[in-house]
Formats: sequence, C-alpha cells, structure tokens
Amino acid sequence: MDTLSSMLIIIANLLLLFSRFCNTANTLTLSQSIRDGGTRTLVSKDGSFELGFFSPGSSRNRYVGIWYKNIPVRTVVWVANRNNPINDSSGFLMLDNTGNFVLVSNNNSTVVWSSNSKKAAQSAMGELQDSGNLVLRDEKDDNSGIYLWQSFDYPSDTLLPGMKLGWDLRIGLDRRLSAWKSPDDPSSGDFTWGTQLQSNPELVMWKGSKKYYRSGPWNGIGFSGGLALRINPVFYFDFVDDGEEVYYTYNLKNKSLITRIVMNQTTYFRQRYTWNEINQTWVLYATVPRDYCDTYNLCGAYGNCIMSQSPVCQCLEKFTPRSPESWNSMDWSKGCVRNKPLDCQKGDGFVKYVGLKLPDATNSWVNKTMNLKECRSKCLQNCSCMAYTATNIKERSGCAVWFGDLIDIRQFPAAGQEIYIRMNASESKAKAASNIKMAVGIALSISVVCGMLLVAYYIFKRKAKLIGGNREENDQIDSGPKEDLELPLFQFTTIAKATNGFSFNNKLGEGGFGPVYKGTLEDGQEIAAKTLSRSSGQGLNEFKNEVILITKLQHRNLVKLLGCCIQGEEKILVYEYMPNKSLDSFIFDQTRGKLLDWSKRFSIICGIARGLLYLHQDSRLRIVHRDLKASNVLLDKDMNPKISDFGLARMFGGDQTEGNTTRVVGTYGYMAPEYATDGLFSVKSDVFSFGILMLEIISGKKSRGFCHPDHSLSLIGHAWRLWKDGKPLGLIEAFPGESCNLSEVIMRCINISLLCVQQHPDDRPSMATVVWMLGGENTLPQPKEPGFFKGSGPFRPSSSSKNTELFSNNEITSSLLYPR
Ligand SMILES: *[C@@H]1O[C@H](CO)[C@@H](O)[C@H](O)[C@H]1NC(C)=O
Ligand SMILES: *[C@@H]1O[C@H](CO)[C@@H](O)[C@H](O)[C@H]1NC(C)=O
Ligand SMILES: *[C@@H]1O[C@H](CO)[C@@H](O)[C@H](O)[C@H]1NC(C)=O
Ligand SMILES: *[C@@H]1O[C@H](CO)[C@@H](O)[C@H](O)[C@H]1NC(C)=O
Ligand SMILES: *[C@@H]1O[C@H](CO)[C@@H](O)[C@H](O)[C@H]1NC(C)=O
Ligand SMILES: *[C@@H]1O[C@H](CO)[C@@H](O)[C@H](O)[C@H]1NC(C)=O
Ligand SMILES: *[C@@H]1O[C@H](CO)[C@@H](O)[C@H](O)[C@H]1NC(C)=O
Ligand SMILES: *[C@@H]1O[C@H](CO)[C@@H](O)[C@H](O)[C@H]1NC(C)=O
Ligand SMILES: CC(=O)N[C@H]1CO[C@H](CO)[C@@H](O)[C@@H]1O
Repeated sequence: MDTLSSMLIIIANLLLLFSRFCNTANTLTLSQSIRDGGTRTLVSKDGSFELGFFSPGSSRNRYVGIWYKNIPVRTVVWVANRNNPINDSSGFLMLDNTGNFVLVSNNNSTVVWSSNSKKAAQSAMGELQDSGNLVLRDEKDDNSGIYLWQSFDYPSDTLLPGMKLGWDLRIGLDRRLSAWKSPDDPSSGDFTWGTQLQSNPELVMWKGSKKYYRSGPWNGIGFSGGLALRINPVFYFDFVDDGEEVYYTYNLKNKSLITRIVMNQTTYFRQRYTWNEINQTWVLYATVPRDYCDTYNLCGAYGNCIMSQSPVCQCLEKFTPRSPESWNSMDWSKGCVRNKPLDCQKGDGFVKYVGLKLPDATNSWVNKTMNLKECRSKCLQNCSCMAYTATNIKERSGCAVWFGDLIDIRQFPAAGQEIYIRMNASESKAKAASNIKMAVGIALSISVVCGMLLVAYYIFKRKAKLIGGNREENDQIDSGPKEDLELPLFQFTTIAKATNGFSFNNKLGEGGFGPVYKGTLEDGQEIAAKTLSRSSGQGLNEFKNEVILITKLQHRNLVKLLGCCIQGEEKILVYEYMPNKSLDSFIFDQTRGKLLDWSKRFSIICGIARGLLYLHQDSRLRIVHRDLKASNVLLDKDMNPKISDFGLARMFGGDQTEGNTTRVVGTYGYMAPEYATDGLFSVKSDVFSFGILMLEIISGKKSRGFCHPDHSLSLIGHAWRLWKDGKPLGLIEAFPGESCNLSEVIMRCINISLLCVQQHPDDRPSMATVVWMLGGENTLPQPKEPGFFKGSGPFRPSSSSKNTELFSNNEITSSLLYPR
C-alpha cells in the first residue's frame, strides 16, 4: 500500500516535471502549436511573461495575448488578434510554412491573425523574450537582435520598457499605442498615442483624428511640456531622432521593478503604473494629461494657460484678446493678437518669453547646427516666421522656427522654456528702455538692501554687546558653518522610499519651485518633500548654509524644515507634514470654511502675526518673507497656523541674478505697492501682505480676482469703502450672531488690517505693534487711504496680466516687472 502511494507520488511528480518541461518553453518551432484549451503556453526564460489564449473581462471571446506571468493580477500587455476575436475555443497558434505566426480557428478554416512578415523564412522560430517581446527569428541566428518580425513593432495599449514609440523611417513603420475599447474588448479604441512626424517632432495623443495632448518638442533633456521633475528614481527615458528613426523609449534603472505605460479609453489618460510587491497591486505613478492646461489648444493663438490663474487662459504679455467679448465669456478659441501689429517691411524684432511650453510645432523648421544668432536672422528673413528658439537647451544651440500663429502654449514657472516671439520693432526696442529702468531699480534696491544690512548689522552688534554671551553663535552666522556636521542631510533613497518613489499618489501639489510630495519615513514620521526643480542660482555651499540657518529657525507658528537632500543638481527640502493642508483650502471653501468659527479665525490671525513677528524681529536672521499668502499658511492637526516657505526668497532670487534673468518672488493680490512697482521690499511689505491675508480670513473672499456686483473695487477698496461708510461689518457675509463682544473683536481686526495695507510703508505698523494691537483693548488709530484700492490697479488681472508666481524675465517686461 505504502509503496503504491509513493509510486503514485513519484509518477505524479514526474508528470508534473514533464508537463513543466513541456509547457514552459519560450520558443515555438515549425512543428509546434499552441491550442486554446491546451496545456501549452510560451513563457519567457526568466518567467516574467507568458503567451497564450485568454478572455478579457466578462467577455467570452478568445484572444491570443501576452501577460505578466509573475504577478497575480492578470495584466495583458499585448494582443495578437485584438480586432478579430475568436468566438469559440477552436483557435490555435502555429508557424505556417512561410515561417509566419498564424492564428486560425474553425477547424483550420479561418485565418484570424498572421504576423505577415515579408522577411519570414523557412527556418524561422518564434520566441517570447524576457522583455515581453514576441519575436520571429532565424533558428540559427541567435541573439543578433535582428528579427524577421517582433510584437514590439505592433504595440497594443501598453508601452513596456525597451519598446519604441514612433517611427522607423526606413520601412515607414509607425508604432502607436491605442487604448482598448473597454475592459471587455481589446479592439483599438480611438484614444491613441504616438510620435508626430515633422521637422521638430513631438509626442502627440489623439482622440480620434483630433489632437488631444502634445508633449512639446524634445529639448535635449526632456519634452518641453513634460514633467517638471527631472529627478526620477525609476526610469531613464530618451527621444531618438537620427534620420533613420524617430521614437520615444524608456528603460528601468532597476530591472527588478515592474512598470508599464498604458492608454486608458475610460479616463482618457496615459497612465504609468508600477507594481507594488508589498501591496500586490499596481500603483499609479503618473498620468498625462496632468491638468486642465494640458488640454490641447485651450487658450487659442498666443493664449497662455496658467494653472494658478482664474480664468486659466491669459494672453501672452503684449497681446490682447482678438475678441474681448468672447474671451471674457471664457470662449478662448479666438485667441489673442499683438497690441502693436507687425510691420515686416520696416523690420520687426523679437521679444523673449520664458517659462513656457513651446507651441505646437506642426509648422516648424529645424536646423540642429545653427546657433541662436543665425536662428534669429533666419526667422527675420521670412515674414511668416513667428518665433524661434534653441533646440538644445543645455548647450543653447540648434534652431527651431515656427511659421504661423503660435498655439497650445502654457506656463511652467519652474520648468518652462524660453522662446523669442516676433514683435513690432517698437515693442522689442522698448525693452532697452525698460532695461535702463531696471538698472536704476536694481541700483536703488541694492542701496536699500545695503542700508538695511547696515542697520541690521548695527542692531546685531549692539545686541551682541548687550547679551555678551552669544558670540560664538553669532560668529557662526557670519562666517557660515565650516562643516556639514550641522546639516540635516537625507539620503535620496530615503526620500524616494518615503514618497513611494515620488509616486503620483503622494503628490501634494505643485509649488512655485517644483512638485511637493507627502512621505513617511521609516520611523513613521510624516514629511512633505519639496523638490526644487528650478535652479537656485546658488552654489552648493551657500545652499547648505541657507538650509542650516533656516532649520535653526524654530517657532510654533513656523513650519519646521527638517533638512534637505542633495543629489547632484537636484535639491529637495524636507519639511514636517501638516495634515490640514493650507489655510486657503478652508477660508475660501464654502463648506470647510464653516469649520472655522470666529474665535478660531482670530486665533489663526494671532498665530500668523506671531510667526511673522518672529521672522522679522526675534529670529537671528531677520527674514522678510516676501510671499506671505493664504496658501503659504499651513494648519497642523489642531488647526494652529504655521507659516511655510519662509527663507526661500533668500535662496531663490535672493538678491542675485542668474544669467540674464531677474527673479521676483511674490504673488499678485498680496504684494505691497512699493514692492510691486519699485521692487522695494522690507518688513513693511510683509505687513501689507499680512493685512491682505487678514482681510481674506475675515471676509472669506480672495483678494485675487475679487469682484463685487456693485462696484469694481478690489478687496481692499471694498473694505475701505465699507469702513468709510461706517459699516465695516458688511465685510463678512453672515455675521455670526454670537455676542456683541465678538463684533468688537471683528471691528478691531478690520481696523488693524486697514492699518496694515496703508499706502505708505512708514504709516503701516510693525508686526510687534500688530501683535500688541491684536492683544490689547486700547483705541486704535484711524487708517489712512490704503494702497491699491482701486479695481484698476495692477493687481486686477487684465488682458495682459501675468502669472501668479512672478518668475519672469527682464527682457519681456516693462513697467510690470519688478527688479530688486
Ligand atoms: C462564430 O463566428 C463564425 C464566423 O467567424 C460564425 O460562422 C459562427 O456562427 C459563430 N459562432 C457563434 C457561436 O457565434
Ligand atoms: C475538423 O476537420 C477534420 C478534417 O479536416 C474533420 O475530420 C473533423 O471532424 C472536423 N472537426 C470539426 C469539429 O468540425
Ligand atoms: C491545419 O492546417 C495546417 C496546414 O495549413 C496543418 O499543418 C495542420 O495540421 C492543420 N490542423 C488541423 C487540426 O487540421
Ligand atoms: C533593485 O531592487 C531590488 C529590490 O528592490 C534591490 O534588492 C536591489 O538592490 C536593487 N538593485 C539596484 C542595482 O539598485
Ligand atoms: C482605466 O482607468 C480605470 C479607472 O481608473 C480603471 O478601472 C481601468 O482599469 C483602467 N484601464 C486600464 C487599461 O488601465
Ligand atoms: C498599499 O495600498 C494602499 C491602497 O491600496 C495604500 O494606501 C498604501 O499606501 C499602499 N502601501 C504601500 C506601501 O504602497
Ligand atoms: C544648417 O545650418 C548650417 C550652419 O548654418 C548650414 O551649414 C547647413 O547647411 C544648414 N542645414 C540645412 C539643412 O539647412
Ligand atoms: C517663408 O516660410 C514659408 C513656410 O515655410 C514658406 O512657404 C515661404 O515660401 C517662405 N517665404 C520666403 C520668402 O522664404
Ligand atoms: C502700431 C505700432 O506701433 N506700429 C509700429 C511698428 O513699428 C514701426 C517701426 O518699425 C513703427 O513705425 C510703427 O508705428
């Protein structure tokens, strides 16, 4: 009995072995076939991919496809007969006598699919490779990489690492992805993705025959409209355009990762997934299009899509809507026209625009060896040439020119490119004048900064003398730390791990400097990782010093900077994570706003005031924030306000210029008049921003884009008018009928905020005074007329208004750009 059972076991094992041996071949030869319902499939050598028959979703149709063998979720990456299903289980796949794959059904009577290779040979054999590529190759010709046919040339909806998306010009082959019609039907949907062949090629997503999204041309490093994040722990990518082939491809940095790109007909997204071993699920890594501004040609000709603006479409600087009527009713299709028409005969000039996704390159021309100067004169020669720029941004070389109207432009404050747009000579000459203005402005502001430094130094010295003991610390600030000992440095891999490899799901938002990710360190601490994709224009040592100084600033109303991470050119700032996000997500939201009652609002105002006071006065650095706004105030779990992004103005822009750009930090609607028009910043310009922020917290209305049915005043103007009319409480929509004590507090707050936004910096109180006024019960002075209270001030987004984050270039701006 015993021997019998063990015999049986041995036989069973042998059978198992045998069947394994038979069924896991990775090749198919002339005499072999794969039958639907049979035990035989093709499995790649390393066991990662399998080819066989399957039925998708709830469908009963049969298809031949390739899927991942080593993950439990059936994920099909390629389908042979996607447009020609077999309705029974009669199918089988074999090599026919020309050496081609054929899929037949109905008892050998119908050919459902064939590889149809003209190159096929008698001695051909099929092989499923470790990459997921099904190839036909000559039996004797091993590993040559030359195939009679390969499935990678005929992609379905999935782009695997190593696949090429685009053209083989030698044989006219266009490799495109097209989505499955539905999870039950792998036939080609109308949502496709491929390489648009043109002088300046780019990747394009189509919905039917219409363009849906474009990547922008390749600039030597990435796509003009691609992701801002250059740090990429997961994959390399490349765009090849060598005359023989034009394609996009990517490859994994670590082959043990599983990742794929798939077109999704349900969501109209191109999605990149990575496989999570621990979770045993696909994790969404990124999607394209990413936001509303990625919509193809949303803003019409010369319109610029800016996510942070409302509405998102704005005309480029020096352009106005072609039809103001339709533009104002949010129909942007007619686009914009130049303020001053071109005059080709008399000679035009060019104006430089920066931070943009380059326009649709359908009507473009490229010469990769020209330099920028030759490019300019090339463009100048032809009256229909509208713009030019370099094709390689690293070397600022190569020449791309555009003919006809420029469409599908958007703003990327952190990662966009520059482009020179043809303008009437009088416009492009204006820049020279503005440059002089600029120089004067810079000189002025430098002297102001110097003055401030002197004063600061003087106070510092006195304090040091008075306190005596703190010398060592002070010296350290003066000379900067000698070693990195104090620098809380995070490993790149630590941050990558904490943020799930900078996963899309972890993205908290896009700051002015790059995307911000939520992460969890191994010890459980939650962090916010702010990637700085924009070059700071600072040396590494200065950057480190700055980080050390800022990490030392500690106050309960400041977000704590935990440290930084430096990987080559890339820098990441690591902050503590604030679960309640930013103040603007509460005060401007109808429902969430109700969570903030008046006493909470008042305590938030007081908290911000104390934090700002610390920055201005009590910290050792005396920092002017320069970009205080509701979205820069975060809330901890107990709704305590914490100011974020302080000190960044020092790092970015600071007082330096990088190349020929001058960076200005600040946000429309919050900037004090003297900062906005003359570039003068001081603690009093922060006080102005604080006043605006207070008005916003009190009224629940945004200063930016404020509008009132009765008048065209700004939020300040509105508050000022109500104040003058003796009914300041009209500022809040529904007055909480709690107590009259409360109305006194609110009156007090309105009074203080109007004091903060007074026109002249000297009239505004210091933050110390503000904190004192908030806490006391004494009578307050009457405010004088505020700055920028008229609706027509530069803060009203007009047709030529600029982006929120003012990272701009001095060449394109005249009175609207503010040197420091
Ligand atoms: C399957 O399709 C064939 C034609 O391809 C048709 O003749 C046959 O009737 C179909 N069978 C079923 C069950 O639908
Ligand atoms: C398939 O064809 C063979 C001959 O070619 C025939 O003997 C057999 O009965 C057929 N089977 C079916 C299911 O039609
Ligand atoms: C189907 O036809 C091929 C030749 O075209 C032959 O080799 C094969 O044996 C046939 N199979 C069946 C089941 O009839
Ligand atoms: C690749 O990833 C695996 C698993 O995550 C890891 O063990 C291995 O060290 C990595 N290899 C490299 C070269 O980073
Ligand atoms: C498309 O997206 C939907 C919703 O996110 C998802 O359920 C579906 O699986 C996706 N399809 C593909 C092919 O990834
Ligand atoms: C696992 O998946 C869940 C959601 O399915 C997600 O919340 C969690 O963060 C994932 N864990 C890891 C380690 O990725
Ligand atoms: C590109 O520019 C270079 C240098 O100006 C010139 O020699 C070359 O002929 C140009 N090529 C084409 C195709 O125009
Ligand atoms: C200007 O460029 C356009 C588009 O390439 C071309 O059709 C036209 O002939 C050119 N005109 C001149 C004067 O070169
Ligand atoms: C509208 C306008 O300003 N047009 C100007 C374009 O440039 C020429 C000189 O090149 C001026 O004469 C025009 O007045």
